[in-house]
This record gives sequence, C-alpha cells and structure tokens, in this order.
Amino acid sequence: MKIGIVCYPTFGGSGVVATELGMALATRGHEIHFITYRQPVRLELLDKNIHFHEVNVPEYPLFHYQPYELALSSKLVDMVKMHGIELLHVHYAIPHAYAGYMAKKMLEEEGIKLPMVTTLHGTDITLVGKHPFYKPAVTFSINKSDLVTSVSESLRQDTFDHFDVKQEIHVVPNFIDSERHKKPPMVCKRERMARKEERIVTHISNFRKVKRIPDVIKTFYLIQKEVPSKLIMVGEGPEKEPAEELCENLGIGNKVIFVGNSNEVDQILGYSDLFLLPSETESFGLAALEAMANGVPVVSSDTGGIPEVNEHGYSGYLCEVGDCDDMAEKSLSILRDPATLERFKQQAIAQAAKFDIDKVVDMYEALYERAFAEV
Ligand code: GMT
Repeated sequence: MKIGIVCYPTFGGSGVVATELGMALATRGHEIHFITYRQPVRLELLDKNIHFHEVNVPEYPLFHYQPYELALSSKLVDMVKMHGIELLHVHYAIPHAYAGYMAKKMLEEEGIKLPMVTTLHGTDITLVGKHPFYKPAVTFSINKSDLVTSVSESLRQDTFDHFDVKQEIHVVPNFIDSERHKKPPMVCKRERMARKEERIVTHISNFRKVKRIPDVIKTFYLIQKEVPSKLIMVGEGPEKEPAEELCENLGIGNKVIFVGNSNEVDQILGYSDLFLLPSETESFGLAALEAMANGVPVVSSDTGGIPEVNEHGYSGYLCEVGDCDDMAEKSLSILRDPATLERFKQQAIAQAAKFDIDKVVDMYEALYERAFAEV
C-alpha cells in the first residue's frame, strides 16, 4: 500500500507515534510518504520505502498568519498524484484532518479517490480542539474522515462527550517496539548523572501547564529527603524556567538536571529507577509507556487514559491529580527496597509488552483495508 502520513515532526507524542508507525509499516513492505513541514525527529533513515516531502509556506507580508493548511492540502494533492499515494493517515485533528479533507475533495474533482484515516491523540480534543474557535472545524473534519481512531478508550469517550461525532471511533492504543528496548543501551552515562548509591527519578514532557511540572519537583523534593536521589528533567517548554526557579527556591538545584530535548531518551530511561507523570490530563501517556518498556516503574496521576497504560500496584502507582504527598509516598515504597524496585522494574517491562508494536500495526492495517472498502 502507498500511504501518506501527516503529522507534527516535533518531539510530541503524536509525531513520535506517527513516525514509528510509518517506519514499522515500511518494514512490512508498504511505501510510506511523510508529508509535513520538517523531517520528523524520530525518522532515522529514508530508504526506498520511506519518503519525506516538506511542506513549504512562503512568507508573504499580507498574511498575519501564514496559511499552513492551504500549503499542506496543496502538497497532499501534488504528492498523491505524483507518487500514487492510495491512503492518507493524518495524526492530530488540527489542522491535519481539515487539510486532508480539502485534499480529498480536490482529488475527487479529478476522479481520484483517497480514503482518509484520522487518529485523535489528545490535546486536539481535550484542550485545543474543544475551544469554541476550533470546535466546528474539528467536528466537521472528524465526521468527514473515512475512519477515526483514538489512542485510548478515555479519549474516545472524551470525543463523544465534547463533539457531535456521528462516526464510530476505533481505539488503537499507542505502542512500543519491545525488541528495541531489550537491547542494552550502547553507552551508559549513568555515572555522569548520579552517584552509584543514588536513585534516578526521571520526567519527560513538553513542559506545558497540563504536565503539572511543579508537582514533579514537589514530589521529588519529598523523595530526596528520604532516599538519596537525582531528578532528570527531559524536554523543553514554557514551564521549564519556572521549574528551574522552583528547584533553586527549594534548595534542590544541585539534585535536578535539566537536559532539554534529547534523542537519547532510551539511554536516559535505561538507567532511570522511577518515572513521574503527574499530568492534569493525558489521553495515553506515551512517555510512561516508553519508561515501562525500559524497565522503569511509573508513578502517575489517575487521569484520562493513563490507567489504561499504568497498572496500579503493578507497573507503578496511580495517584489523585495534585496529590504530591501520595505520589512521593508511593515512589518511596518502590525506591526504598532494592528487591521491591527490581520487582516493579520487571512488572513494568511485562506491562509494556502488552502494547507491542506488531499487534498495533496489525490493527492499523486492518483498518486501512476497511477504509478502502468504505470509500
Ligand atoms: O501534550 C503532549 O504530550 C503532546 C501530545 C501530542 O499530540 O503530541 O500528546 C498527546 O498524544 C500522545 C500520543 O498519542 C499521548 O501519549 C499524550 O498522552 C497526549 N497528550 C495529552 O493528552 C496531554
């Protein structure tokens, strides 16, 4: 199958999922065309089955806002015609489903049928999408997709709660390549981060309000009082600077390492002992799944789709949003005793294996077949 994938090329979860799905489909022999404004960060190599087409938006002084959707839909039309793309899979409703639908309609005028699968990822529904300024366009593009998927049951329900969606929504969870995580990290730089006797706690996100970054710091503050430890903060975003200030104010600046965006996530997780994810809401929590696949138990909030990923008392613990005391207590119950920590690490790996890439790619392939049949 020749499949066009539209996604955000950045470090965000939806872009990561889209990229890894595309690469997995390519290894199964599909021809994949990524169409976006930059080469996706996780896209390791381009080969005969993996192509990247850059969307350019020429700057023009008249435009206060550059019309990306217009440029994207035009690029989609051109690429479909040039490469014979047979199906479009758009990740994140805004504006990808909207631009995809426009491309589909333009192609229809020329007698070309293009089934479109839309995957909802979370903030396109729960935060941004339901804003009254976007809602009619998001509702329209979901309803006009030939097939809609969501990354969790919780997000599926949220979509029905917030939008007048007439479509069936298929839950296809995010996934992990368990085989890749079985390999030992190439170079272990643990000693650069912490002393041997210290535990390593990690958080990875885009440092937005929804991630409740101060809760990460406050929870770690309580942890390090009891157990010698370091906190590694991976990612960039608006909450990073206030977080650095908070660490200084709490007197733990020397115990918290902010590493920024990283392509070495697996390596960092490879030597981490605990992952904190105290988000306000989270449709899935891909970062938590990646942590578990690397043998890192997760202490998270009990919100959105996270309980579908992190099993309470097994791969980690679920706590009420904002309850830093409980998150610290649960973290300490894992970290204090080496045997307990080892048990949770193994259970985290076993839990992550439930989200193996092969099963999920099978699900997407079956849905692509269905989208073809329905057009
Ligand atoms: O806020 C983020 O984490 C980025 C956002 C994205 O679209 O890249 O993440 C959403 O999609 C991820 C992949 O499906 C999910 O794992 C995240 O839980 C979801 N984020 C939220 O719902 C806040």
